[in-house]
Amino acid sequence: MKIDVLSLFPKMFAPMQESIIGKAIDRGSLSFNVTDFRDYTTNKHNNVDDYPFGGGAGMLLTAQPIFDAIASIQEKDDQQSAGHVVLLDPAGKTFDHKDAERLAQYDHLTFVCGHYEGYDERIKTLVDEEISLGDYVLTGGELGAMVMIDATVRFLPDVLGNSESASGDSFEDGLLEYPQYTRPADFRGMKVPDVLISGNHAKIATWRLKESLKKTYLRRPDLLEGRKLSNEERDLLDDIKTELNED
Ligand code: 21W
Repeated sequence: MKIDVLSLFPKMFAPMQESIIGKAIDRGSLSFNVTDFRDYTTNKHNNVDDYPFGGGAGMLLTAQPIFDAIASIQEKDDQQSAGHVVLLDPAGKTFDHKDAERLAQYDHLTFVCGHYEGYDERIKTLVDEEISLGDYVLTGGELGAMVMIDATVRFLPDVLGNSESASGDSFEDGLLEYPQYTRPADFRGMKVPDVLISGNHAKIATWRLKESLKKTYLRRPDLLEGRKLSNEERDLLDDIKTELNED
């Protein structure tokens, strides 16, 4: 996969060289390139923003540097394309697990990040979709782009090893994860549940499923709303509600 980023703060992407993403870049399964679109301004002060028509507070990123930076990415590409272009925008669709899985299907992604201010609306003609991280105001799109890139490249076959494969993670099956324990079995009087030491794999699987359902029911009932339950899951959830005295 090839990932391009347009940003006025390319140094913010230094963390991308670290960790699993950095290893994927080193191995060549991922190429990652940040373009500072200030380099593409055609005015003598290298300004990237201007006052909004109609008045109002703040400044807007102008169309020209972003159009020309996208054109430069298209020219570099064999297929004369910037791939699938994502604009980081607080008014975009809220990013989730399914978006990450979907973005992982593209072989070229370009993320356009603004900072502090809005965009001239005509920039949107370059863009395939607008995505937000969530309902809070950031100073720019850079952290959003890094979050999306991190969540997306986890789905690439060469990025995570078999032992940390993306399927089986929380959100993959629509439930929160069950509690986990490692040695010692008794840490300062806090004991690991007996069932996990029993060696009875069927009982362990049922306990884990029930704990997942209980945590999801208590913390994220919205996840259960949109999810079909198996007969076993429905029975366990009934037990959970009885135990919580909610029947
Ligand atoms: C903050 C840009 C506020 C634009 C009238 C019309 C990218 C972000 C961002 C930023 C405004 C994301 C205005 C969650 C975020 C981002 C900077 C609004 C003022 N007034 N996800 N427009 N939150 N934020 N502009 O802030 O670029 S993804």
